[in-house]
Amino acid sequence: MNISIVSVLLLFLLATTPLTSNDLSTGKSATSQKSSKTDHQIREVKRAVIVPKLDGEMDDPAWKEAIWYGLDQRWLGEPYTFTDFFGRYKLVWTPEALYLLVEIKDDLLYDQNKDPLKLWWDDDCVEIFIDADNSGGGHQYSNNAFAYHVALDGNVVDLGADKKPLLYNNHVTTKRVTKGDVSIWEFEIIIYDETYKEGIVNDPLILTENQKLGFALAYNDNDGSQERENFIGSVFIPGEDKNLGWINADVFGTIVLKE
Ligand SMILES: [Ca+2]
Ligand SMILES: [Ca+2]
Ligand SMILES: [Ca+2]
Ligand SMILES: [Ca+2]
Repeated sequence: MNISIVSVLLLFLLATTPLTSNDLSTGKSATSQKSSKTDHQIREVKRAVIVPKLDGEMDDPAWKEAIWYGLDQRWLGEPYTFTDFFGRYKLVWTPEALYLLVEIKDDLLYDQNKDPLKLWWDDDCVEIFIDADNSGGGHQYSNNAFAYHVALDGNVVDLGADKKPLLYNNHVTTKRVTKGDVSIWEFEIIIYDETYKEGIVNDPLILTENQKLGFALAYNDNDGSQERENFIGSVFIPGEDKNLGWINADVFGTIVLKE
């Protein structure tokens, strides 16, 4: 009798344990979706009095006042030379948008896949990571954060909620001017938060002083290979796997908007 009570209890425990651990892990991932980020690479971004003109020329007063930051963290690929790649960037903001100036020295500009939605990360492209509320957390198939891949032809691609690539050309506008091996890219990034839904009218975020955003930048460099040769980012990512920006917004740096 006692033995059978024990067996029933054991069976009960065995049956309920997987449920309990499922509930726990679901709860855990729901929590890590929000506010999991520890701010790092905290940088102040100055407000532009005059909006930079998106013409691929960096002679705007706003750019003169902003400082350069390096694009120098090797996230993927073999060590590279100065001839192969060099990159740096500047940021300013207005209530309507974030503005980004990127200077890239790349020995060969390569657009292997003309279809913007096919293997977009294997063509030369600038990748802009935005987490509007600096929450950190997963964003692979959600709009908790965006990873905008901006191709040489200006198309902007990220994965949508349905796990398929989508064009986000209405979020990011760019103008690139290339002279020799140096490209100047100017970007206007309209900021949307996690409430963004494809196919409906969405209100962009109005940016305000002291607002924090998750931000990172990267360049996918391919000089004629089947797959990208290097992926070079703006922020140090600890650990072995450094290709995390497109999955987890915790690795983005933090920018603080200032007057
Ligand atoms: Ca300009
Ligand atoms: Ca190169
Ligand atoms: Ca977020
Ligand atoms: Ca290249």
